[in-house]
Amino acid sequence: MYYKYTDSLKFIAPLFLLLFLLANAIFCNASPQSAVEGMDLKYGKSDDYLKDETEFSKTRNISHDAFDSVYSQVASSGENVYISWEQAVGGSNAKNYDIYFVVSHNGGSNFSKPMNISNNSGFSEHPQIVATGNNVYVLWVDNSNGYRQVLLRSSHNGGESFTPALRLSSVNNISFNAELDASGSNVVAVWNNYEPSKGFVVTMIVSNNKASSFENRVSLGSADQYSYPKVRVSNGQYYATWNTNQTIDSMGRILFTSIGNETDASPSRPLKIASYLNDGEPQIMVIDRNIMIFWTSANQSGGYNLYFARSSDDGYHFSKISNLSENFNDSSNVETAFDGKFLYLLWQEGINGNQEILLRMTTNNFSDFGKIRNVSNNNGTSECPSLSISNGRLHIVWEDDSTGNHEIFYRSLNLR
Ligand SMILES: [Ca+2]
Ligand SMILES: [Ca+2]
Ligand SMILES: [Ca+2]
Repeated sequence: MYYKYTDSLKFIAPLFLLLFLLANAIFCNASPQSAVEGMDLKYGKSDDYLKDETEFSKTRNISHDAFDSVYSQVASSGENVYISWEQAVGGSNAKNYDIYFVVSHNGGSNFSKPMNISNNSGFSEHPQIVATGNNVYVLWVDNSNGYRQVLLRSSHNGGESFTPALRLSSVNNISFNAELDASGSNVVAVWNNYEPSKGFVVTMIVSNNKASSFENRVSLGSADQYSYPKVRVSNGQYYATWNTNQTIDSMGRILFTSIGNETDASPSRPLKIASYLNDGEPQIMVIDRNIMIFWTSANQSGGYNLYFARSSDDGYHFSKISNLSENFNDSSNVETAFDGKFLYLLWQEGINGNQEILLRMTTNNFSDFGKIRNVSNNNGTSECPSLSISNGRLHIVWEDDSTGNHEIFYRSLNLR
């Protein structure tokens, strides 16, 4: 998958796209969860912040379904914890996947029975979820119309009921690798959009009324079929990052752009903040004027590490790149969350061939990172993690095959 882009590829791009659509996604398409609203930016320093194993809740099987349960995401707000995943329906040879959803109203102690919120015959994949107040938004990619489109359902009563599915993408465009964020009444979504006449374009759409309606789509920059755009809204400003793979020259790039509010919707020119060798799916966190971008990439010796670049001036300049998994060699699928004081990183790491979920947090002003904890700690393949923080509790989900089929596992950690 590490190839050089040539002119001839432009003509066979639809074929590549078809192959890509048929293949299982390589990445988890994981989404970071929003920063806590009304956050208290007191930078503390503590050497003993990550507590012992006993502080983690027991690992729980959330999907508990004999068929394929994959690509889980978690969001939380107060005591409400929401989990969504992609579930095979109709048996082990089923071609249909649907988006399942559960909610806890007591900080993860109990969860509701799964609700099928796509419930259609198309391939419904890669849910993304974000929560603010009593609102929760679930977005996914669905080919029920014969092409891949981005659908969104909203709940304004803590996940008890949802609005009908709203299509965010354009008819007959192929839209995938979608992501969303929300703050107050703002809901923003991005995805990778393919039109034969325009190629792959990172596309953004914004709602100012809790996803009742959306404004015009904005093109943020060119992409390719392996680009994974991510978005954040913070103080009325939108921030996006994505990777491009050797489309311009032989170098993979991590790009960043900021987009103003409604009066200035045009994006700034995408800024290249890093090069990478392979993989490259980035995540973005915005806290005040700090913008932090995390990604995993092949290193010079062929292994994979977790990398980090930071801006402390609202994205005008970025720091040099740090390696946050230097003692490992098989890092992938990073996500990040913020508890109002510390930043938490969760990623997938191959340790002696066993895929595990690792947790690391900042110790001081987002520049120092502390010791690494193993959250999954089992012999199964543990992959595609997601995390969210609310009311002093860190909620973690991932996909695990310890039981013999892919299930969604959940653990939480008391941060207080
Ligand atoms: Ca299952
Ligand atoms: Ca379906
Ligand atoms: Ca494992």
